[in-house]
Amino acid sequence: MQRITVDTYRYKGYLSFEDSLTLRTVPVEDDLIQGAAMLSVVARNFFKQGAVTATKMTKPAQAPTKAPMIMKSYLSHQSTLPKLPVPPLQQTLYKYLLAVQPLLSEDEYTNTKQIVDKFGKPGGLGERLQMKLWQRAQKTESWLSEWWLHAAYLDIRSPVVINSTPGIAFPLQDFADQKEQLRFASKLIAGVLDYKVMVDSENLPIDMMGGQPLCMDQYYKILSSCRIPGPKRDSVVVYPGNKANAPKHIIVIHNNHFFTLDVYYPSGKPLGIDELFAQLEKIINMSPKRARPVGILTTEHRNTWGKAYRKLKKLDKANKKILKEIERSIFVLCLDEHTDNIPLDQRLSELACQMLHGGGSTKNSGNRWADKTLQFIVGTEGNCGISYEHAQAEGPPLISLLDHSLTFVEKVGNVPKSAPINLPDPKRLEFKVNEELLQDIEIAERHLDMIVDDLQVHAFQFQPFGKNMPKANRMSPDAFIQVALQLAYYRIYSQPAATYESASLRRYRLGRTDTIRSCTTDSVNFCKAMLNEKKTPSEKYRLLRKAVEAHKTYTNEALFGDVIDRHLLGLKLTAIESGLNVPEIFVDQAYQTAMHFKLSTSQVPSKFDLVMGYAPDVPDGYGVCYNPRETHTNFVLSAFNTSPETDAQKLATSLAASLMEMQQLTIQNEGSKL
Ligand code: COA
Ligand code: HC5
Repeated sequence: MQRITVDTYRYKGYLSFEDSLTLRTVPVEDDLIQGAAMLSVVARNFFKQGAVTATKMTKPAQAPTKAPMIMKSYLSHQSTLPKLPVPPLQQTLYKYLLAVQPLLSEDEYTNTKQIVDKFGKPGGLGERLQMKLWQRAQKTESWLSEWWLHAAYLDIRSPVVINSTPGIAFPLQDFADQKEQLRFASKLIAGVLDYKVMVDSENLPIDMMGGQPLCMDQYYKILSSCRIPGPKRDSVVVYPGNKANAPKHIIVIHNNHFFTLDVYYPSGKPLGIDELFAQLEKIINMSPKRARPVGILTTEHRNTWGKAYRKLKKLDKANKKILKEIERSIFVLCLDEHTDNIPLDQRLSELACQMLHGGGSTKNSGNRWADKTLQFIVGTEGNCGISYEHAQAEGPPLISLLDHSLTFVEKVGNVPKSAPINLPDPKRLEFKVNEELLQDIEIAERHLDMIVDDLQVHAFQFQPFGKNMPKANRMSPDAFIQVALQLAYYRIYSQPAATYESASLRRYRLGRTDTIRSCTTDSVNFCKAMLNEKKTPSEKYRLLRKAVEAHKTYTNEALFGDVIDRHLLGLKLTAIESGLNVPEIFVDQAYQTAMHFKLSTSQVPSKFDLVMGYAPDVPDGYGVCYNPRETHTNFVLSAFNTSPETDAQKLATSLAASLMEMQQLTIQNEGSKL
């Protein structure tokens, strides 16, 4: 009896069967896809084989469920999640051609099509790589997660600051004096420790999307964790809070001085807000003057920092201990000093910059440890937020922690003062440095200042409407914003750009992200129509809805791991790991163009009015991060000054104009719905 195994999953009302190589799609009734046994019958009929076993990979999307799911332990939940599938080869090649078409000339496209066809021909290189990748998927929890951690983070040698590490600014606080700054910081620490109870007891509410539980793995990696520089590849360490000898301290940095602050009593009880406040006050008094900024070394190119790290470690046993103390700490708290008086209209951008890079060597950039996964920043003027090293987690787990901690801060309000218990002073951590390291620090300061000078950041609140307007008109707000961005870019450059938007793969075990390619033939058709005076409003509106719909469809496919970017990366890495030459499809100019993301975007929604951003992905591109809220949207746009072609302010103006025009068009065609 011949037995074949097929992976099955549902694709827009059709059921797709795939053995490792072929994809065939048949229309099915909903009741036919209940259960693996029934799937096997469908598959057997379809393949006309004697025996077929079918594994159902994903469920059709359901209505979103808001109620959080509580499981006994996240570990038992993890094992119930499906594994990330390997998309069918022919499907990926087909979608790849669709994706590159709007970015290429006709000749380039014809050439690329030939290369792709050759790669995908029966018995060709593509099929051989696909088979190997499929085998890897059978053997591992996730065929992608480790590769992604290395390729997207730990192998990258450029400084983590701005290039990889995002900054998140809280709504401006109103601190009348330093006591208020410290009081806010104390409440924030208490709020995070309150959240940590859920993390340590593995009792976090399970996130849901489209009715499906999401992978929670990243939540257990954001506290007590750190990145460590390596000679060629960095590494990450995590010290779980529910293990023996779990860390009980945080690091506080003030005026570039480092301190260890124990945040639990020996009994295991967390310090109260008053105790934390008293300890922070001691730290302020113990560090009245700026120290040499050893922390700025962490902002260097990774190889340079790696060398300095080893020098620091070798120079003195105390240094080795300090490094370990920082790496193990639950998180870092940076108490920032005064920033200049910034005009009101630039305050939001300046705030975003403070979270992204600290403002430069003369400001707060030395008051950091950039390798630390989680750094809270609390500034004297109410300027607060976080900087998070990205290797371990995407934005959403961080936002969950922030939403909880900021709600905690709001709820505790003004705590009645109790007589603080006399606690031992926080321990000062003083690095020993020699001449060579002093020089390294100076060079790191210069390099960081170049990074700071080169980055344009334009943060703004788009106020005329938020998610409400597209929703009232039956459009996805995210798709609406992405199409507006396409129009904003096209208006300036008269051509489209390869665009990256993050899509969560957390539906799958150890899932991170895949790419939504927001530049589609439909988005380009819409942009062209908008700039064409001969087109009628109704024609423009029809194309707008088509572009929005195309984006939503791409998004839904991405959330099921059914798009092209991670799959192509997987095929490329399979070739490299098999000792083969990099296949022609990846050397082709079209692939370089498709991977040169001039628009690097992501949506990170939150309960609080957070403002978040990061740098562009390429020297001549833009970073665009947004937090869509019901009646407005916070945007942070970034670009590099060294690129004569880009201008964050100009893109922001064009974006706001595009959003307004799209609203007008919608009102004209739908009537006045907000
Ligand atoms: N009509 C009316 N309402 C609609 C609609 C329509 N056609 N389409 C969507 N909506 C509603 C949704 O129900 C939702 O409602 P809510 O605000 O009450 O929750 C809201 O509009 C937002 O939906 P949408 O704009 O379509 O986006 P999304 O929230 O589904 O997000 C992604 C899309 C891709 C951003 C999201 O799936 C994702 O992957 N997020 C993670 C990204 C990430 O990891 N970023 C950080 C990287 S570090
Ligand atoms: C607090 C907001 C952080 C957003 C960071 C983000 O979007 O990172 C993306 C991660 C990913 O895997 O898609 C990468 N990106 C910055 C290049 C969009």
